[in-house]
Amino acid sequence: MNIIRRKGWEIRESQATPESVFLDRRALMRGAAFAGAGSLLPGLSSLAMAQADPTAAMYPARRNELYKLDRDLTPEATASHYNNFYEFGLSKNVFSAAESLKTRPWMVKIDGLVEKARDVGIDDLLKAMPLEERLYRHRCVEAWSMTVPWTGFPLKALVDFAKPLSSAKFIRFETFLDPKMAPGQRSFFPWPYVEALTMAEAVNDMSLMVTGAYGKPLGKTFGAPLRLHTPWKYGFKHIKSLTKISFVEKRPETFWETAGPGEYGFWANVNPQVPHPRWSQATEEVLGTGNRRPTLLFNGYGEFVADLYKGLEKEKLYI
Ligand SMILES: Nc1nc2c(c(=O)[nH]1)N[C@H]1C(S)=C(S)[C@@H](COP(=O)(O)O)O[C@H]1N2
Ligand SMILES: [Mo]
Repeated sequence: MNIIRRKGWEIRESQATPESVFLDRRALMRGAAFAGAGSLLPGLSSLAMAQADPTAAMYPARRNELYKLDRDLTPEATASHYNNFYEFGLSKNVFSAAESLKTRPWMVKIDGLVEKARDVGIDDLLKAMPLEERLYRHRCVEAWSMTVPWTGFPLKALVDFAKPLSSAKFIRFETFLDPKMAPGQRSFFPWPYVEALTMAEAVNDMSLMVTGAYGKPLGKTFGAPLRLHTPWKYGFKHIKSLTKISFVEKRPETFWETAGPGEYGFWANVNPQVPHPRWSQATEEVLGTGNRRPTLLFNGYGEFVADLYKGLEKEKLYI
């Protein structure tokens, strides 16, 4: 694997979105909008892009300080250029290919065992949800990790919004299906990408629906405009670019379980003592540092989630 070293100018946790940046960016955006300057300032193309996103003014959101880190944040330039997004290719270098993802208009279907099925536009959904920033570790099953300031809303808030029936036992997530836009979907995998959680996992405080990262709307390569993050689980659970959320009674078959049943399971909780059939999970490469460090049970989040698995010891909880 490539080793990526952090450069001196790249950010640390304490600098992710301090108040000064928060204020400066808003002032800048007001100024740019007032002058109609997006097109006059070619050097500020990322600013122009942020303006094109109708939710840009909602970022950065207030940070929820409950979730502490034991390490630095991964620089944005590193995290956004080392991605798994198989819809756009099998390499980690999908940043440019993912730019063909069209994120507006973007509808999310909420259906299954709910009081009333509905289709909601991402911008309307965002207006109804409480946005916050959380610094979360991310541990890929491939034994690398990163730490990202995600912005989003608790999945629990979406569950309340959806009003599921008591017969709903699982929540199933589905990514868009559009092989014309996403060339990876012409390959043999069981598209579309599907993931699922139990209802108890879904309403756990840590389960986050992500709509932003690094104090801005979510970049395409990260799975804009809506993805999941359950940081005590391996990264493949964190399904990107969601278009459908269904409440169901039976445990859904997930993308990786279907593609590689001997290697990937439904629960996918991080555990350094349970190896993948082809490699150890004991340590992880910390992206951007050149170092490895020991992997922690539940990725270090056991105090928040271990109770979810009491009585389930016979399940394959750790693959
Ligand atoms: N739709 C979709 N979601 C996905 C994937 C994918 O290929 N397609 N890859 C998963 C894997 S294996 C990981 S590690 C994370 C990577 O997230 P990142 O690119 O933001 O680091 O996304 C997950 N979500
Ligand atoms: Mo992953």
